[in-house]
Amino acid sequence: MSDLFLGIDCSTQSMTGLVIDFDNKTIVYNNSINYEHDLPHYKTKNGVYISEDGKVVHSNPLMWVDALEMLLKKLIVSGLPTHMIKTISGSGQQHGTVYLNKFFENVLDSLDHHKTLTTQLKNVFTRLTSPIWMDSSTSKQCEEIREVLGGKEALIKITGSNTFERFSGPQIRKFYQEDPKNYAKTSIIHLVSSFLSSLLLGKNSPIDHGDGAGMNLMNIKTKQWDNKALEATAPDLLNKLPRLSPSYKVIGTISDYFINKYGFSPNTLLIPWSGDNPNSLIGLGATQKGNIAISLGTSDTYFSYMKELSFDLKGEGHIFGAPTGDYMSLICYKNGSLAREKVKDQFQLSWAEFSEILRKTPPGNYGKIMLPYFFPEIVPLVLDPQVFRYGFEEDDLNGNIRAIIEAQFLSMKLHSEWIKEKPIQIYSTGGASENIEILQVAADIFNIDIIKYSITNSAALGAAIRSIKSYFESNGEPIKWEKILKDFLPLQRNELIRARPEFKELYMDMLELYRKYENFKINQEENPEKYRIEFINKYFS
Ligand code: XUL
Repeated sequence: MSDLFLGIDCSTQSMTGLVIDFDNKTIVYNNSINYEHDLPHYKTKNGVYISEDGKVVHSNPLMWVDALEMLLKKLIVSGLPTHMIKTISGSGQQHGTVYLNKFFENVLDSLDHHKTLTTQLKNVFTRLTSPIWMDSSTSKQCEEIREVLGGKEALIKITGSNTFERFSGPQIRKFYQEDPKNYAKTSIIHLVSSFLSSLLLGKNSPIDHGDGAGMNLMNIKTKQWDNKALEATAPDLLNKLPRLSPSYKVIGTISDYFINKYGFSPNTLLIPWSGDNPNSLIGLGATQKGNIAISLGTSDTYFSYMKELSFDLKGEGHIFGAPTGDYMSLICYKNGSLAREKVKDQFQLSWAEFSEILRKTPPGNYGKIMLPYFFPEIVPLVLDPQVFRYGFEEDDLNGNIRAIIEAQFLSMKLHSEWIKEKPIQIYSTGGASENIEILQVAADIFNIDIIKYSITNSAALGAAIRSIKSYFESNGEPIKWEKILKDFLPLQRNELIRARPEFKELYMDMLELYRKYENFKINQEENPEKYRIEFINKYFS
C-alpha cells in the first residue's frame, strides 16, 4: 500500500471517514457512524434536537467527539495501516458553532491516551449544545446586525451573504444576548469544522476561508475578520475567534493522543477542515466555469465554482471561499431529505416504491403544484412551516410524491437564476442522488445532463483530495487541481442521466407557474389558478 490520505466528514446525521490510496488511485476505506443509531445515549433524532416550534435546532458537540473516536476505532479494526496516512483534512456541516472555555487548549495539550476524549473534554464547553445550520430562531439578531452594517446590500458586499438565521454571527449574538454570563466565560468559539480540526491538532485550529464565509463575520474580499461585522455581533468577539487560514495551508502535525492511541505517524500533516459544501465542490470536481453541483442530503444545496467575485444582491444565495482559493456560490434548502422522507413515510413507502411512482407519473404531474415547506425554509424564507397543495389533496399518493420532487428542483432552478455562470453540466452527490428517478426529474427540469457519482459522500472525498494536494505542495512537488481531479474522480462517475428534450417546454412553463405560486403565497401576488388551468389544458387534456 502506498501513501494514504484521510478525509473525515462531520455531517448532520453521521460522521464518515474515507481513505484514498494515492498510488493505486483507489478508495481503500469508507465507513460511517450514524449518530442516532450508533450513539443513542445522546438522544438525538436524525442527529439533532428540535424545539417544538421547529425553530431552535441544536446538536451535541460531545457527540461529535465521541463519533470521531468511534470512527478512528473502526479504522484500526479494519486493519488499515494508519501510520501510512500522510495528511488528514475534514469537512463539517456549515455554520454550527461550538463554545469553549479557557481550559480547552490546556486539556487538548495534555490529553491522556488511556482515557477517552469525551471524559477529558466534557468540562470544556460553555454551551452544552451547538446551534446548527437547521436553526431558524435568530430573525431578531439578523435584523439588528443588518441594520448596523447599513442594510442588506451593504452587508452582502461585506460578508458575501445577507444575514441568515443559521449563520454563525446571528447565532453568536443570540447566545450573547440570552446568556451573557456564559458568553463572557467563552474563550473561543469554533465552527464544527475548526472544532474537530482542533482535536486532531491538539490546539486551536484556524477556520478556513470556505467555512469562515458562512458566518457573516468574514470580509469576503480581504478574507479577514471584519471589524464592523464583529462589533455589530457581540462584544470582544475578535478575542474569541480563531484565526482565519487558506483552506490548503498546512497547520501542523497530528497530536500525541492520536499517535499513541491510533498509531498515526508523528509526521501526519493536517490542513484546515472546511465546510461540507466547499469540500464537495472538490469531491465532485466542479472547479470549472459552468460546472454545477447539487447535493441532496439533509440539506439540498446547489453550488458552483466562481472565478470572479460577484454577489446576489437579492440576498437568497451566498458566496463562500472555494478550497482552491477562489470563490463559490451556494443556495441552501432546508426541505431536503427530511421533507422527502416525510412524504415517503406518510404513505409508508420504501424508496423503491417511491421511485416507481416517479417513473410512472408524467412530468408536469397533471398540473399539481406543491410549495413544500414541511420545515422552516431558507429559500424562499419561510419561518412558519406549512405545505401548500394546488390541484390535489394530502392523501393523493402519486400526486404528492411527484409534486415534492418537482417542487424541490423547480425552486432550485428558480432561485439560481442570479448566478451568472450558466450551468453546462450538473454533478450530483448526497444520499438521495442514489435515486435515479429523482435525478431524472432534476435533469428534465434543468434541461441539462446530470453526472451521478458512485461515492455519495463527496464532502469526505473532497477533504481527502484536498489533503493530497496540500501534502505534495508542502513537499515542494505541487500538482495541479486538474491533474488530481482527473486521477481520482473519473472512477467515481458512474452514470449519466440525460435530460429529455421532449419535456423542455413543459418544464419551462411549469417553472413560470411555480414562480407565480411562490409569489402568490410569499409576496401576496395574484392567485395564479387560471394559469394552472391553462397549463393543464395545454399538456393534459
Ligand atoms: C449550507 C448549509 C448546509 C449545511 C449542512 O449553507 O447550511 O448545507 O452545510 O450540510
